[in-house]
Amino acid sequence: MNYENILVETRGRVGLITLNRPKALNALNDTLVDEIGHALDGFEADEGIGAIVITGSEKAFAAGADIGAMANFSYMDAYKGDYITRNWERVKTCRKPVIAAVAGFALGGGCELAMMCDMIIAADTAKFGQPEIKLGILPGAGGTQRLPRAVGKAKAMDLCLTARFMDATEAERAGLVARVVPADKMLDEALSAAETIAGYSLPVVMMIKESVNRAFEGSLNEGLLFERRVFHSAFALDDQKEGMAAFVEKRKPEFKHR
Ligand code: CO8
Repeated sequence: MNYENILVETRGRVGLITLNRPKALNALNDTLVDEIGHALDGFEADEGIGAIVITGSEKAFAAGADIGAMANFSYMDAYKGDYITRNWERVKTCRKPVIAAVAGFALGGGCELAMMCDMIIAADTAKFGQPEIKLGILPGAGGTQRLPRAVGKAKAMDLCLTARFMDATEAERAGLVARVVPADKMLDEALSAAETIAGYSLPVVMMIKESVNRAFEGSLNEGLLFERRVFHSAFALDDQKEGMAAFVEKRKPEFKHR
């Protein structure tokens, strides 16, 4: 497929999606979000891919949903058409791990897209924010729910209610970001983390992703039970035998299911 708004490539066992609407700071329109979904479908189906990175440009990961595209929406356009929400959850449903590699602005829907990913690796130039309030709307792709889970109520309220931006250092300190690296090293760092993950047993990677996500879905006891069940099932994998045998034999494991 020829994409209009993204670039799609593979780097070893990593699928790389680069948001590519530079003139609009990668503002997320309907076509772009559809294209992300299509690219993820391809990477999920590809046995040669073990992890995915989504990145933007030096100036912007994404400056939000496309304001021009929704400026004249009526309530019926938004609600009945499910227009801008229908394709946004695809990142969340991806079973392979997805890393957001963020430089520059990650605002509104851009911040929400990054938070839908499993991990954010940020350049020291990154700026996160939920400034929708300035436009007379509120976050609509999970910002009011994922941000407090990541950074706590105090900072989430601060960002959503004042519209101020949070820089990379503050975002890392608050727990939104896994790592902050100099801007010129950021993509390499994200690709290298993704390649590391893609080298492990894919079923185990997926079990870990599913289990960690459970921590945000229900009670601690349910989460612990889920983890234990999945943990027990890992002993059915050849890769568990291989991983442990390799440790005992002091060699590198050769995982079969990647
Ligand atoms: N939508 C459309 N175009 C945009 C957007 C955007 N979100 N952000 C920037 N652009 C465009 C600008 O209009 C400008 O275009 P042009 O050159 O044609 O005038 C170009 O990108 C460059 O932008 P600026 O000249 O403004 O660049 P600056 O460096 O001066 O400023 C900022 C950068 C601070 C990022 C500024 O552009 C800005 O404030 N942008 C808007 C940020 C924002 O409000 N984001 C939230 C949008 S609403 C949202 O995301 C709701 C999410 C709900 C999801 C719902 C789905 C379920």
